[in-house]
Amino acid sequence: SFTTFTNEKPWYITTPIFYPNASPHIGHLYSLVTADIFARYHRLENPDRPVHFVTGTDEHGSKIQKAAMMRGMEPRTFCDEISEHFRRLAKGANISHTTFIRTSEERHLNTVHHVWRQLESKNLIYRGTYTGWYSITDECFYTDSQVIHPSPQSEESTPISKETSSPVEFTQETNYMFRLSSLQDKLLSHFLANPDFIYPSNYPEDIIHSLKNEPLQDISISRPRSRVKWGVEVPGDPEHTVYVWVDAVLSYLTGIGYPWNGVRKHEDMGGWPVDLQVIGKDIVRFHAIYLPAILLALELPLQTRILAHAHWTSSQKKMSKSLGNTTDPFQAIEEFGLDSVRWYLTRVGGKFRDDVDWSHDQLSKHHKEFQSLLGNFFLRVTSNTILKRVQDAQTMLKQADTDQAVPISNQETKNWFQDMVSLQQETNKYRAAYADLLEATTVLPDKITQNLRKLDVADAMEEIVDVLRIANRSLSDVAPWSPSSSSCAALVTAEACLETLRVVGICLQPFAPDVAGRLLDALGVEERTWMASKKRGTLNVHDVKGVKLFRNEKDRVL
Ligand code: ME8
Repeated sequence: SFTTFTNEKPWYITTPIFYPNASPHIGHLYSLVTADIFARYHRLENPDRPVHFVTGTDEHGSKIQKAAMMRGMEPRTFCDEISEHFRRLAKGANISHTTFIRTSEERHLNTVHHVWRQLESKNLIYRGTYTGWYSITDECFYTDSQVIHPSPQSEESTPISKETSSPVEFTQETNYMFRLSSLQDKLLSHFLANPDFIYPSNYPEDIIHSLKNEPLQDISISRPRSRVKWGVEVPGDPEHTVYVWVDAVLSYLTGIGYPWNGVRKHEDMGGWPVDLQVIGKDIVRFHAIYLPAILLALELPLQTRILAHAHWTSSQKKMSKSLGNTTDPFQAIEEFGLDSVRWYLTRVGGKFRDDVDWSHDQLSKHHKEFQSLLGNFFLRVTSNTILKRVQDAQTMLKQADTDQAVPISNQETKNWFQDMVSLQQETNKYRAAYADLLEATTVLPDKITQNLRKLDVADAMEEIVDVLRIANRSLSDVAPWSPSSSSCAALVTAEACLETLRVVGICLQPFAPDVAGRLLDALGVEERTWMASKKRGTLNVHDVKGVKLFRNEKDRVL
């Protein structure tokens, strides 16, 4: 109806589009899962608002060209093969993306050409000679001051980038240049006016500092075809291909159907601007300077927020395809089950600030913790002993109800009344034992929301863990299975713990969607939105189906 209509645009989130120069590793899975958590959360939080979620592969440029050559393959065939591994990982990891974009697709070519012509028409492109250092690994130029030259004594013979330690080579070529320098003031104003533009906050601080103190250089945005054959042709100049990073960042526009035929209303911009871009800290400059500059030039709104996460390392060295020190995500999923890997990656890496060293032992520890906090709790709450005792309690209560209707003699009425009073007292005692748990359960959804708004995934997950810890502790304290315990204890336990499981199940969906789904199925929970988690549920322990919450998911991956 008109009253409920909002012209809120779809919520839009992206991951980097990855180089298919080698198979994906844990670092790529980490970006995918992080973005997936936000996408899933937003769908639950506002089921009426569509979520667009773009991921994919970045297929052009010398890095890919070289990798294909090493395998003796044509770049396109090579990309077809490796891009498929990324797609398979996204599917295997239950990523809820809505678009998987490949930059070699026709639709993307059109975007790049359209943008190029726009920039040209605004006189932002000119021909110039670029002299400097180029790193194929990073696909970017470095000035002399950004390069470390080997000392004559050292065994190393190649200069490397200060920032990334990747080898660089000296290059001089005539290219098309983009007047990035003309956008310096606008960029600075944007950063100053939007302190939350990049998270964590150390990145914008550094950028503001350099935008204030150093002149932005124009950047080279094409490569001679003689050197980089595998790329988008510069419109009107077959001797040049478009610089792969310009090509790549435009995929976020292609992913939602840009250009929109000149339309500028939110509803017609397919979800633009992007609400959240999840990226690794290695590619901040491209997302925080280059893409915003192009968007400013195109007079499009800038991205709303960027989440730049730290890296997974292996023996303290960044895991990378180029170094070859990677962990295979498929293997980890096969060994521990998908949701335990998702759980470990984001519970440990969900602060995003510090690098984390990958550890098989830690993964195993977190897998066990997750299983015991949730899986064992579920089993204990729904055990046969509890079921039986709940039934006894219910029969007793029913009996009491019937008796109340026909009190026979005065003495019997008295006895009945006393029974009722002690039953009530007992019930209250057990309710008190679960009071903290129910309080924590009630506020859980809002606490998660608050943390996710701050982009703090680790703390959001910690809230779930806290509730499960209280739940396990309260349950052990009441011990409704012990021979000395009453059926009343079981009844109150089922009531409180099933409510906790229901709310936890709903709240777990963004983080561990399979386990959460199985749990909610087992409990018979139909309404699974964020809103529903805040309404008190009325589950019956007799309706709960037995289920194995944790299992390995070979089928999903292969
Ligand atoms: O840079 N730890 O692609 P890429 C955490 N095509 N995250 C990691 C990681 C690690 N060790 N290694 C990679 C590119 N990542 C470009 C992007 S976007 C328009 C173009 C993640 O295959 C992280 O998100 O090298 C990082 O930014 C991205 O993968 C780089 O992937």
